Amino acid sequence: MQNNALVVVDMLYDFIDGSLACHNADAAVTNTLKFIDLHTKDQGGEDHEILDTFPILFIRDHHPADHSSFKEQGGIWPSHCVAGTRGGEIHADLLPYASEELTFDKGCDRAVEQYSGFDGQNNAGQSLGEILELLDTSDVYVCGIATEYCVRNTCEDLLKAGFKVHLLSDCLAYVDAEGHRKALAEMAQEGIKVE
Ligand code: VGL
Ligand code: ZN
Repeated sequence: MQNNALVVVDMLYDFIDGSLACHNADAAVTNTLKFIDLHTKDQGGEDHEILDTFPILFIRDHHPADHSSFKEQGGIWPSHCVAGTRGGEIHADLLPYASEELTFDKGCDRAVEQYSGFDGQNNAGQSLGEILELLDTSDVYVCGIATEYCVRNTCEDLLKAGFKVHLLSDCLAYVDAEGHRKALAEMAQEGIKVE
C-alpha cells in the first residue's frame, strides 16, 4: 500500500525574498500550495483533513547569528535564516499546514553545516526519518529551496533510507539555473523521480 507524505524544504523568507533569495521562489510557493490544494480536494474534505492522510513535514534552516557558514565567520553564505528572525520563518501561506511536531530544524549548531533535512529535529528531538517511519510512509514528495543544496541532500538521504522519492520540479527554487538543471539530471540518475 502507498502511504504518502510531503516534505517542504526551507520555504523560508531569506530564501524567498531575503538575503539568499533564490530564483523561482514565488512560483515554487504558489505551486506547492496548488499541490496541497489538489490533494485536499481529492479527499473531498476540509483544508486540514489532508494532514491525516497526507502529512506535510517542514524543514527549517535555523542558524545561530554567528553560524560558521556565514561570510563574517569565514563561510560561503550571507547571513540567513537566523533563529527568531523573519528570514527564518516559513512562508505565511504555508504556515497553516505546519505543526511543531512535523517541523524539523537543522543547522542549529554554529560549528556544523547541515544541508539535509535528515539532520534536523523537531521540538521533541525526533528526526525526519524517525517520524516518516512512524507514519508508515512509503512515498515522499519533496519540494522546496534550494534544489542544489538542501533539497538535493534531503532527497538523497530519503532515497538511502529506502523511501520512494518524488521531486516536484515546479515547486523548486535555486541559487543558479544551471546548477538546478544539473542537480535534477543527477538526481534522476540516482533513482529520484523528477515529476
Ligand atoms: C541552504 C545554503 C545555505 C538550503 C541552506 O536550504 O539549500 N542553502 N543554507
Ligand atoms: Zn543555511
